[in-house]
Amino acid sequence: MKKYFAITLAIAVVALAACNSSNNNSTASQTDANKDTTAAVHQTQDTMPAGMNMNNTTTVSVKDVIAAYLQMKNAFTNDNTNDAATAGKNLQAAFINLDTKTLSADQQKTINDITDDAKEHAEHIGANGGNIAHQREHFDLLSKDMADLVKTLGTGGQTLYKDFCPMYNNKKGAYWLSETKEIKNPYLGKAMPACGVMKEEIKQ
Ligand SMILES: [Cu+2]
Repeated sequence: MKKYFAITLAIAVVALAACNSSNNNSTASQTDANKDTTAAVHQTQDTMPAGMNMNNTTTVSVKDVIAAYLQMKNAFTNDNTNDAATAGKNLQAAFINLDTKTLSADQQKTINDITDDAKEHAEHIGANGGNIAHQREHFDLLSKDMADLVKTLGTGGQTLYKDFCPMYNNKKGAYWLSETKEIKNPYLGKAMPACGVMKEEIKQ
Protein backbone atom coordinates (compact mmCIF):
# COMPACT_ATOMS: atom_id res chain seq x y z
CA MET A 1 0.00 0.00 0.00
CA LYS A 2 2.78 2.39 0.97
CA LYS A 3 4.66 1.53 -2.16
CA TYR A 4 1.59 2.11 -4.31
CA PHE A 5 1.11 5.45 -2.64
CA ALA A 6 4.68 6.48 -3.34
CA ILE A 7 4.38 5.59 -7.00
CA THR A 8 1.12 7.50 -7.34
CA LEU A 9 2.72 10.48 -5.68
CA ALA A 10 5.72 10.29 -7.99
CA ILE A 11 3.45 10.28 -11.04
CA ALA A 12 1.52 13.24 -9.67
CA VAL A 13 4.72 15.20 -9.12
CA VAL A 14 5.91 14.50 -12.66
CA ALA A 15 2.50 15.50 -13.99
CA LEU A 16 2.50 18.77 -12.08
CA ALA A 17 6.03 19.52 -13.18
CA ALA A 18 4.97 19.09 -16.80
CA CYS A 19 2.01 21.39 -16.26
CA ASN A 20 3.93 24.10 -14.47
CA SER A 21 6.56 24.29 -17.18
CA SER A 22 3.98 25.72 -19.55
CA ASN A 23 2.96 29.36 -19.68
CA ASN A 24 0.91 31.26 -17.15
CA ASN A 25 -2.18 32.00 -19.23
CA SER A 26 -3.56 28.62 -18.34
CA THR A 27 -4.92 29.48 -14.92
CA ALA A 28 -7.00 32.31 -16.28
CA SER A 29 -8.26 30.36 -19.25
CA GLN A 30 -9.12 27.35 -17.13
CA THR A 31 -11.12 29.50 -14.77
CA ASP A 32 -13.00 30.89 -17.74
CA ALA A 33 -13.60 27.43 -19.05
CA ASN A 34 -15.03 26.31 -15.74
CA LYS A 35 -17.32 29.33 -15.62
CA ASP A 36 -18.59 28.51 -19.08
CA THR A 37 -19.49 24.97 -18.24
CA THR A 38 -21.88 25.84 -15.42
CA ALA A 39 -23.82 28.22 -17.63
CA ALA A 40 -23.74 25.90 -20.59
CA VAL A 41 -27.01 24.96 -22.17
CA HIS A 42 -27.39 21.48 -23.57
CA GLN A 43 -28.42 21.71 -27.16
CA THR A 44 -29.17 18.80 -29.37
CA GLN A 45 -30.53 18.75 -32.84
CA ASP A 46 -33.26 16.69 -34.41
CA THR A 47 -31.65 16.51 -37.80
CA MET A 48 -29.43 13.56 -38.63
CA PRO A 49 -25.74 14.25 -39.07
CA ALA A 50 -24.50 14.17 -42.63
CA GLY A 51 -23.31 10.73 -43.64
CA MET A 52 -25.47 8.88 -41.16
CA ASN A 53 -27.02 5.80 -42.64
CA MET A 54 -30.05 4.44 -40.86
CA ASN A 55 -30.28 1.39 -43.11
CA ASN A 56 -27.10 0.13 -41.53
CA THR A 57 -25.67 -0.97 -44.85
CA THR A 58 -22.38 0.84 -44.24
CA THR A 59 -19.74 -1.23 -42.54
CA VAL A 60 -18.06 0.82 -39.86
CA SER A 61 -15.13 -0.71 -38.03
CA VAL A 62 -13.49 0.22 -34.75
CA LYS A 63 -10.77 1.82 -36.88
CA ASP A 64 -13.28 4.30 -38.32
CA VAL A 65 -14.61 5.08 -34.85
CA ILE A 66 -11.08 5.73 -33.57
CA ALA A 67 -10.31 7.91 -36.61
CA ALA A 68 -13.33 10.14 -35.89
CA TYR A 69 -12.42 10.30 -32.20
CA LEU A 70 -8.81 11.29 -32.99
CA GLN A 71 -10.06 13.92 -35.45
CA MET A 72 -12.07 15.37 -32.56
CA LYS A 73 -9.18 15.10 -30.09
CA ASN A 74 -6.90 16.98 -32.48
CA ALA A 75 -9.53 19.69 -32.98
CA PHE A 76 -9.60 20.18 -29.19
CA THR A 77 -5.80 20.38 -28.97
CA ASN A 78 -6.08 23.27 -31.47
CA ASP A 79 -8.97 24.88 -29.56
CA ASN A 80 -11.04 24.47 -32.73
CA THR A 81 -14.65 24.22 -31.60
CA ASN A 82 -16.13 23.97 -35.11
CA ASP A 83 -13.85 21.14 -36.22
CA ALA A 84 -14.68 19.36 -32.96
CA ALA A 85 -18.38 19.72 -33.79
CA THR A 86 -17.85 18.28 -37.27
CA ALA A 87 -15.94 15.36 -35.78
CA GLY A 88 -18.76 14.91 -33.25
CA LYS A 89 -21.24 14.40 -36.07
CA ASN A 90 -18.91 11.96 -37.83
CA LEU A 91 -18.33 10.05 -34.61
CA GLN A 92 -22.05 9.87 -33.83
CA ALA A 93 -22.65 8.37 -37.27
CA ALA A 94 -19.78 5.94 -36.78
CA PHE A 95 -21.21 4.71 -33.46
CA ILE A 96 -24.64 4.19 -35.00
CA ASN A 97 -23.23 2.23 -37.93
CA LEU A 98 -20.56 0.29 -36.04
CA ASP A 99 -20.64 -3.29 -37.23
CA THR A 100 -20.95 -5.70 -34.29
CA LYS A 101 -22.34 -8.70 -36.18
CA THR A 102 -19.24 -10.82 -35.78
CA LEU A 103 -19.15 -10.37 -31.99
CA SER A 104 -20.55 -12.73 -29.39
CA ALA A 105 -23.87 -11.85 -27.75
CA ASP A 106 -22.04 -10.80 -24.57
CA GLN A 107 -19.63 -8.59 -26.45
CA GLN A 108 -22.48 -7.06 -28.44
CA LYS A 109 -24.22 -6.11 -25.23
CA THR A 110 -21.05 -4.56 -23.83
CA ILE A 111 -20.50 -2.57 -27.00
CA ASN A 112 -24.13 -1.46 -27.23
CA ASP A 113 -24.01 -0.19 -23.64
CA ILE A 114 -20.84 1.78 -24.40
CA THR A 115 -22.05 3.24 -27.71
CA ASP A 116 -25.48 4.18 -26.30
CA ASP A 117 -23.70 6.51 -23.91
CA ALA A 118 -20.89 7.54 -26.25
CA LYS A 119 -23.11 8.57 -29.15
CA GLU A 120 -24.96 11.01 -26.89
CA HIS A 121 -21.68 12.67 -25.96
CA ALA A 122 -20.71 12.79 -29.65
CA GLU A 123 -24.10 14.32 -30.46
CA HIS A 124 -23.69 17.05 -27.82
CA ILE A 125 -20.20 17.85 -29.07
CA GLY A 126 -21.60 18.00 -32.62
CA ALA A 127 -24.42 20.35 -31.56
CA ASN A 128 -22.34 22.72 -29.41
CA GLY A 129 -19.89 24.30 -31.84
CA GLY A 130 -19.00 27.68 -30.31
CA ASN A 131 -19.05 26.40 -26.73
CA ILE A 132 -15.77 24.55 -26.40
CA ALA A 133 -15.95 24.33 -22.59
CA HIS A 134 -19.17 22.41 -22.82
CA GLN A 135 -17.86 20.26 -25.65
CA ARG A 136 -14.83 19.36 -23.51
CA GLU A 137 -17.06 18.24 -20.63
CA HIS A 138 -18.60 15.70 -22.98
CA PHE A 139 -15.19 14.81 -24.40
CA ASP A 140 -14.05 13.79 -20.89
CA LEU A 141 -16.93 11.28 -20.58
CA LEU A 142 -16.63 10.21 -24.20
CA SER A 143 -12.95 9.40 -23.71
CA LYS A 144 -13.84 6.98 -20.89
CA ASP A 145 -16.24 5.23 -23.25
CA MET A 146 -13.57 5.09 -25.94
CA ALA A 147 -11.10 3.45 -23.55
CA ASP A 148 -13.75 0.81 -22.73
CA LEU A 149 -14.57 0.31 -26.40
CA VAL A 150 -10.93 -0.29 -27.29
CA LYS A 151 -10.65 -2.80 -24.45
CA THR A 152 -13.34 -4.93 -26.08
CA LEU A 153 -12.74 -4.30 -29.79
CA GLY A 154 -9.02 -3.56 -29.90
CA THR A 155 -7.42 -0.63 -31.67
CA GLY A 156 -7.82 -1.77 -35.26
CA GLY A 157 -4.11 -2.52 -35.49
CA GLN A 158 -2.71 0.82 -34.38
CA THR A 159 -0.90 1.81 -31.21
CA LEU A 160 -2.75 4.22 -28.97
CA TYR A 161 -1.67 6.01 -25.81
CA LYS A 162 -3.90 6.62 -22.83
CA ASP A 163 -2.92 10.03 -21.47
CA PHE A 164 -3.94 11.84 -18.30
CA CYS A 165 -4.35 15.56 -17.63
CA PRO A 166 -4.21 16.16 -13.86
CA MET A 167 -5.49 19.75 -14.03
CA TYR A 168 -8.74 19.59 -15.96
CA ASN A 169 -12.07 19.91 -14.13
CA ASN A 170 -10.73 21.61 -10.98
CA LYS A 171 -7.87 19.11 -10.72
CA LYS A 172 -10.17 16.08 -10.83
CA GLY A 173 -8.25 15.23 -13.96
CA ALA A 174 -9.28 13.59 -17.21
CA TYR A 175 -8.07 10.95 -19.65
CA TRP A 176 -7.83 10.94 -23.41
CA LEU A 177 -6.59 8.60 -26.11
CA SER A 178 -3.89 9.70 -28.51
CA GLU A 179 -2.10 8.35 -31.56
CA THR A 180 1.10 10.22 -30.68
CA LYS A 181 3.59 9.51 -27.94
CA GLU A 182 4.08 13.23 -27.47
CA ILE A 183 1.59 14.83 -25.07
CA LYS A 184 -0.81 17.25 -26.78
CA ASN A 185 -3.48 18.16 -24.29
CA PRO A 186 -7.03 18.39 -25.72
CA TYR A 187 -8.57 19.75 -22.50
CA LEU A 188 -6.32 22.77 -22.01
CA GLY A 189 -5.46 23.21 -25.69
CA LYS A 190 -2.96 25.83 -26.74
CA ALA A 191 -2.83 27.31 -23.23
CA MET A 192 -0.98 24.23 -21.89
CA PRO A 193 -0.32 21.77 -24.71
CA ALA A 194 2.31 19.75 -22.81
CA CYS A 195 0.33 19.24 -19.61
CA GLY A 196 -0.24 15.56 -18.91
CA VAL A 197 1.35 12.15 -18.64
CA MET A 198 1.13 8.97 -20.65
CA LYS A 199 -0.38 6.24 -18.46
CA GLU A 200 -0.67 3.33 -20.82
CA GLU A 201 0.39 2.16 -24.25
CA ILE A 202 -2.39 0.22 -25.92
CA LYS A 203 -1.42 -2.22 -28.63
CA GLN A 204 -3.76 -4.41 -30.57
CU1 LIG B 1 -24.35 18.82 -23.69
